[in-house]
Amino acid sequence: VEVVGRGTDPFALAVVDQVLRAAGATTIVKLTGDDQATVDRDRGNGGLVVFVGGPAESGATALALAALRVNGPEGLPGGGYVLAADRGVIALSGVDTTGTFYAAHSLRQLFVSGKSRAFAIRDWPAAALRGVIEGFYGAPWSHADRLAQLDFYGRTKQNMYVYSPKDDPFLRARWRDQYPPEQLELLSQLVSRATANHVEFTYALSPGLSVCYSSDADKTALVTKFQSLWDIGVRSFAIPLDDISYTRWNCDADAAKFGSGGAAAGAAQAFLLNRVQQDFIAAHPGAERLQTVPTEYYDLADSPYKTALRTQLDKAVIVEWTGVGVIAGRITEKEARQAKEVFGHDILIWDNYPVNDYITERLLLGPYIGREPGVAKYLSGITANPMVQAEASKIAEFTSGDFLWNPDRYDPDASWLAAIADLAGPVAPALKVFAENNYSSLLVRLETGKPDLDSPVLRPLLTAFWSALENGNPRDAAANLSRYLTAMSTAPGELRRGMASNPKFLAETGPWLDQVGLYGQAGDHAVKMLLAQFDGDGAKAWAERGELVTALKRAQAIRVETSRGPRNPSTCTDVCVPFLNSALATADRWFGLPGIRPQPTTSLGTYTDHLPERMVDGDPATYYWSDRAPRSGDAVGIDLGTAQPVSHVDIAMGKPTSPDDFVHDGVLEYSADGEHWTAVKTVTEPVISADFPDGAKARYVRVRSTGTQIFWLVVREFTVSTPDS
Ligand code: LOG
Repeated sequence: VEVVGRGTDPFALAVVDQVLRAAGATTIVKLTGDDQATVDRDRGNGGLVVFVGGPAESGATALALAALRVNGPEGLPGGGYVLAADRGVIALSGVDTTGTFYAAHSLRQLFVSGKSRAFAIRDWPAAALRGVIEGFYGAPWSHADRLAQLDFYGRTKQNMYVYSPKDDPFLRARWRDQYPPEQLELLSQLVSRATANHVEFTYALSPGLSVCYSSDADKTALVTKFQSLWDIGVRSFAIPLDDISYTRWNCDADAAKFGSGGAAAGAAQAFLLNRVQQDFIAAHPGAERLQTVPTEYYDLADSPYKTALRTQLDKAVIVEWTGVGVIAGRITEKEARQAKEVFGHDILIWDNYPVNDYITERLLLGPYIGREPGVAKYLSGITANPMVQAEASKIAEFTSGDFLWNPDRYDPDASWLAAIADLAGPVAPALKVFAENNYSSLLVRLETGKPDLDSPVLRPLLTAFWSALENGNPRDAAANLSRYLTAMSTAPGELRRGMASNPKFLAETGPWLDQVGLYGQAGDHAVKMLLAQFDGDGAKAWAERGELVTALKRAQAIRVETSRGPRNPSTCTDVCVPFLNSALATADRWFGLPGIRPQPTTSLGTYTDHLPERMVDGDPATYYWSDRAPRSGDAVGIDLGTAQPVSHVDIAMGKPTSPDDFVHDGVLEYSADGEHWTAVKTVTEPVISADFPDGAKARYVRVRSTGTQIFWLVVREFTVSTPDS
């Protein structure tokens, strides 16, 4: 029996129905009102009675809670709820309908986990706005992606979706154009689905590429576009002004009215936003607060631009900010407080994780990290900017939603495992292995200069294997390593079978899946090759070597089309290829092959025993350490012995305890003769992964400092691949 009120949230009720049916209920009787007699009779019959609806929805739940001696949700923040059960009664009571909806989802989670005995839960979100901003460059998500996302936000208790794909022409390039009816119909479906999931659908229009801030016509165009969305049920609006120029006006009228410079840009933007606020938002009862993204969205330094926004923009407008540095490694409580002060408005974080539009060869499947729990105190909330790959983004999104609900108790590792279980169900172990080899540590890396931390499980297995091999006792370590490499090589097949009901995930991750599988295979052959060599079985070692090279070549030949051109996926970054290269070099020395064993070169001295050899030993745990800071013209690199075709170079500088020990301004270059050098790219980061131009031939590859460095230099690995290596 379900006891509901007139106001009981239909979407919460639908979830409860679903839970009860999944748990085996065959008949569900719905009673309206507080018919205590019927309830008592049914309890007498041994039936389960479920009260659904908080104080504003149904009067009966309060009676049930009183009988269970549990306090109601009164006084909790929006989205808060009480969920209690005992002796044949379950009561779901939200402080608002969203709270009741979340109570229903918590009930679902408890049934799923089988922990459904007597309990009372009082639960509420720490951050008011929790969700996702589809704000990346590249192919926008599909309609089906978005519908699936909205359902996902509902069941992970996230309440915000900002519709802002950069490459949707109707949002930016052609922002003035009205939608054709069939497009509006699709948007209307999204709005309904958002409503059914208690998600606020924010429509974001980015006019900054061509807008004339002072123009009546443009203000009217904006408001007219917004009105067409209001008419299909949109109640939340944004005007992002990121990634535009504010030194160049789009019309002479703006130059005449506002002048020039940052202060003028801020004044112009405030002028237009205030008009939309007054003429549209304030004139539409029921509209949510207007949001904007300022042109300076990435720092805390006060400026004439920020001063203009702070003093002139209507306080009702919410300002989005990415944290310091666009892709913020960390966001501290102090920074969140400062952002509120310097922008002078309520702040919503536009969090650029797990977005991968700037690094399209990678999937960022690690957990949300690096945000201090206290940030929630100073913010309206956080919206995460996801990857082009919608389904794969759910891992990070699950964890950011978890963080926002209860940041003080957030455990990234536990949350990450729960996210993986949620996405993969029975094949979670295979997804875990896959995600471990696409494990983003970019947030921390970008902030601290620490090296990439991809493949956290594989790394120590490799280190253990190498030292066991050196110590002449490799069997156990080889078995441990092989077990994991086998899990890598079987993961793609297991996921393709076990996640067949999610073809979208399989399609969008396909090239990365294939590569992890091939690295697993190649690695397994590498272990077998080295063991055969250890046993003195040259024929077997040679056969394994052939298999290794085949798998490695196939892995490196994979291409994926991305918004930044074709890419070879980067999985197991910094780990798999260096391991395979070192395994080959080790075997080839033994075979007496000339190989491509590179010799290290450096113009600097060596600190203690951190010899240059250590940057070519295939072990990222050891490193070359210079004995001074490089000056302009100093260089480190490798010598391949003879000029030969080269395809790719990976360099890992810095180390966790000396993260700044890399060349901060330099150039990566190569040469066939040691005299004539060709630049590949400038060097500003500790970790470099670059392709050589087609047809490049090199004997020497080096990083040359082009300035005076402050820090010494650590090079953990310097690896050059040849097209046939
Ligand atoms: C864009 C965003 C993009 C992201 C990462 C903001 C506010 N705007 O540098 O659309 O996805 O960086 O590349 C951005 O972050 N600009």
